[in-house]
Formats: sequence, structure tokens, C-alpha cells
Amino acid sequence: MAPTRKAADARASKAAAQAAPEHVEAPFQRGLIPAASPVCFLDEHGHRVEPVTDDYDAPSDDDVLECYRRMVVGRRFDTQATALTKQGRLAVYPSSRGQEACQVGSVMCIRPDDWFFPTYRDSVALVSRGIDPVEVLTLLRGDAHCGYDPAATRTAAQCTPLATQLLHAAGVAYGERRQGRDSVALAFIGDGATSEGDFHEALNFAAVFRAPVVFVVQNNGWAISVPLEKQTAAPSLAYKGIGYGVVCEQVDGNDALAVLAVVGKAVAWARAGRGPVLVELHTYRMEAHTNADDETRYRTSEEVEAWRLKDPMERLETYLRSVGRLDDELAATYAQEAEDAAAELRRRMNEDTDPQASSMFEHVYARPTAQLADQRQMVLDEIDAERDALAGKDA
Ligand SMILES: Cc1ncc(C[n+]2csc(CCOP(=O)(O)OP(=O)(O)O)c2C)c(N)n1
Repeated sequence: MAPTRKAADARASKAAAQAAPEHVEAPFQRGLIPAASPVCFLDEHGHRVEPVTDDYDAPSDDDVLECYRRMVVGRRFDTQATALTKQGRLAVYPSSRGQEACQVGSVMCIRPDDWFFPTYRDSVALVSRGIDPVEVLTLLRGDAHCGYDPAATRTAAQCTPLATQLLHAAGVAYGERRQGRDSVALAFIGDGATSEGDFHEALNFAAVFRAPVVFVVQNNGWAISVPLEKQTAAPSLAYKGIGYGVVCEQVDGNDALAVLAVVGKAVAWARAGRGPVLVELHTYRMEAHTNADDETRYRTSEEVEAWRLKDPMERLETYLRSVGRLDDELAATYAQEAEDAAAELRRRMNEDTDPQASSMFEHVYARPTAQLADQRQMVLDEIDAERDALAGKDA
């Protein structure tokens, strides 16, 4: 017999209560209101500063070092993927360069049995989550909707329709809770996509049903050529949670320590059954929107240069060297690991694949609609006709 909603809710509350670690108090002493300025532990040069709030403990240097290692591997993956577009081996690539602390730091805060809902921009996060880099790039090569198994990896396909993944995240997180599990969902979104209705619906649903979702906005200042000031008049995107009763915070997204501290606490809060959290990470997209975009048409080189000086990796390297956790030898080891991974990626991406056109119709619906079946047949007929035409020419 199907469990009643009341019984499922009771089970979910019990699981959440059991999961609640004692040290999880209100993450934000100010209630729903985010800090007046972005939370940071490092200044722009990588030196420790007094935190703007005492709501967060600094992460351990072990975690910070691991974050740095993954960021080194992630950045090398990113430059390799961009190179593959120039070699005709990738159809399109939206670079993560400059956003490594956001992506790696956030993903480090979730467990393998948690869910992750990435956008097209978040390939470095997927690699950091341990997904095979070639499977990460399958979508962007145009071979399939998704190269990895979303159920096995508990990672949704990279989402291109803006903000739709947030509704999936809210639904999955709520479902986990109803089934008495303490898994959370981490969902990424860009600044531009916060103008989509789906963003607001997802926040509202998650707040009302206390779904354990951590919404992370990577505010990189631009939605292709649309700057943030044309996107919103809000003082910070984090404020958008307040109207829905979602606790929110804003963070320096180029400070890996701050990302680890705040997203870590947000995940613990959601896991403890206290509802969703909205975290805005202030960062910058260092490259064009994708390899198909020319960013010099809408932003100045002075702006890009100003952000280059706040590079998340250089700041982290300065910090780790200052506390004696990184030296030239260890840095060279990480660089070699990244280089080896890039060489292996290059080798594998240079192998030809043989994707079947009809496969794009698979895994769209559990039961294909009549319209989808018609479209599939149309594509197969076109391919047959093309083959016949070519055979005629050769004859
Ligand atoms: C529903 C929808 N509308 C429009 C687009 C076209 N589009 C693709 S990316 C993009 C900009 C998104 O900017 P942002 O959310 O800031 O993310 P970023 O690319 O900067 O990471 C737009 C408008 C789309 N993919 N989906």
C-alpha cells in the first residue's frame, strides 16, 4: 500500500532530526538577510582578513589544499577543452575559467549520495565531482544529450534551458526527504537566469515544502552581453530569497575559503531539514560566453584585467604558501597531474565516435510521445534518402 503523505512527512522529519548535527545553529544570525558585503576570508591578494561576519568558521587547511589541487586540474581541463573547440573536436565550450573556486568549492561540500544540478557552464564542477572528463564533454561534442549516467552519478545532465534544472532540484530534494533520506540537492544557476520564472517557482516550492536544496548563483557579471545592472536592480541577487522565506548569503566567489565555509554550512543546514538556502557567489567569467562569442564587443579589457588580478587560483596559492602548506615541489606535482589528465583527455577526444542520429530521441520521455516517434522516423527517412542520393552519385 502506498504510504500516506502524513506518514511520509513524519518519516522525513524524523530523518532530518536524526541527521541534524548539534553544531548546526542558524547559519545566518541576521535571519534571512545576507551579509551587507560578500563573505570573504582572503583579500584580493590572498592574505587572511577579518571575516565580515562571525557566522562561519574557516575551512581546514587540508580541505583548502585539496580544493586547490582540484582547481589546478580543473583549470587545465578548461584550457584543454577550449583548445579542442579550435581543433574541431568539440562543437562548443562555455569556459569555467575564473569560476573554479565557485565550482570546485561548492562541489566539495556535497557527498556522493547528494544530487547535483549543473548548467552548461559547470564542466569543471563535474570533473571535480569525479565524472569521467570525456563523458562530461560528450554533450558539448554533440554526440548525446548527456555522456554520463545521471542516476548512477546522482548528477543531472548539464542544463541549457535557463533555470529549468532548479525545479528538478527542488522536486528531487523534496522526494528524498519524503522517503526519509538525508540527501540534499546542490543546484547551480547564473546571474542572468535568476530573471527566469523557474528560478522564482523553484525557490517558492523549496521554501514552502522545506526541500533540502542549496541554490548557488554564480554571479559572473554577464549574461552573454547583458550586464548585471540591466538584469536586476536588487542590491545583491542573494536578496531574492527573502521574499520566499529562503535564508540567503552573499560570498566572494573568488575566495575558495569563503565558498567552502558558506556552502558547507548551507549544505549542513539543508541536510538538517531546515529548508533551502540561496547563496550568491560574486565572480567573473574570464573568457567569452562560449567559443562562439566575441566578448570584446560588449566589455572592456580594463574590466577583464581588473578581475584577472583577483584570480581565485593565485589568491589560494598565495594563502597556502603563507601557511606553509604549498611549496614549489608540491605545486609541480599538482601541475604534472593536471598535465597528464589533459594529455589523456586530448588523446581520447581525438578518437572518432559514431553517434547514431536516432539516439537523440532516446531518454527524452519514459514513454515516447507520438510526435517524438514521428520526428524520429522523419530523421531516419532523411538519412536514408541522403545515403541513396550519395550511392546514386557514386554509381
Ligand atoms: C530559457 C532560455 N532562454 C534563453 C537562453 C539563451 N541563453 C543561453 S545562455 C544565456 C545567458 C545566461 O547567462 P547567465 O545565467 O548569467 O549564465 P552564464 O552563461 O553567465 O554562466 C542565454 C540568454 C536559454 N539557453 N534558455
